[in-house]
Amino acid sequence: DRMSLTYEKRAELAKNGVAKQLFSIMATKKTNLCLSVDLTSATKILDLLEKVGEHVCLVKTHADIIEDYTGDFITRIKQLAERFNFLILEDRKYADIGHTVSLQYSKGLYKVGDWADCVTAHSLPGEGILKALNSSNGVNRGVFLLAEMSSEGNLITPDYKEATVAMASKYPELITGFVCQNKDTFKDPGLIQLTPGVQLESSKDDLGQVYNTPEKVILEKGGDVIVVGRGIVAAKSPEAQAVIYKDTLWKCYMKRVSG
Ligand code: BMP
Repeated sequence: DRMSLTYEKRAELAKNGVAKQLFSIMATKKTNLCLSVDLTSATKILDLLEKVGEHVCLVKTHADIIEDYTGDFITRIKQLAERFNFLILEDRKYADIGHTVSLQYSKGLYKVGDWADCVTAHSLPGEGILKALNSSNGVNRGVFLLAEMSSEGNLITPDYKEATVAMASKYPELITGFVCQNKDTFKDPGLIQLTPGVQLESSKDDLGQVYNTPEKVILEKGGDVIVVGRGIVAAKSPEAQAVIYKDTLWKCYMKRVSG
């Protein structure tokens, strides 16, 4: 099963180009840490990535919370991605009809399709959303579908989750993996389990977020790439904290594949 396979091996099994790349980056840089740069200042995001870029495999953005967003921000974050060898995930959580999503993906202020290696999407509207995101004109692009959420009281049911995984199986070349919480959600070792809701110092926030430990998320719940936001960005020394998360998360992965 996918729990005991190495990222190197899984890179070979991946059908989506971004999944292949991400597995390879993790193996090369020895990090399965995805930093969620949930800051509202472009300058602060870039400063932070200068310091922690070497420790992460993936940077997750919410472009629509950035108050000084410009094309220059994109140029510079892409330069950092190149320099430090990480990929960029725009966590847009698309959730509309295909036609609208194709406009949201390629037009407007953000032109996400021009720069994000991968994006997140809800399966709720049906397959049209995947068709809309599938028109990448030959560039290497991917989608993480939301199959589960970390927040308490979320309305996703077991049936919804299964239908989401079934929908994804029709688009093997597009799907990078699932945003989910449990190892039983899917089986294909070529897909990536992206798991948010991890913090060392806290078990929840005031708005429904639920946190687990790295051990639990990787060894019990099957997380492959682990999303950390405030655990790092709100720390006194984000750089030192990024190293702690990176080392802890990698140890858990090594333990998982060796035993
Ligand atoms: P934090 O570690 O600060 O709680 O941030 C978690 C990040 O992961 C946020 O950017 C949030 O949008 C995202 N996320 C989540 O927390 N739970 C999910 O189920 C899906 C998410 O994308």
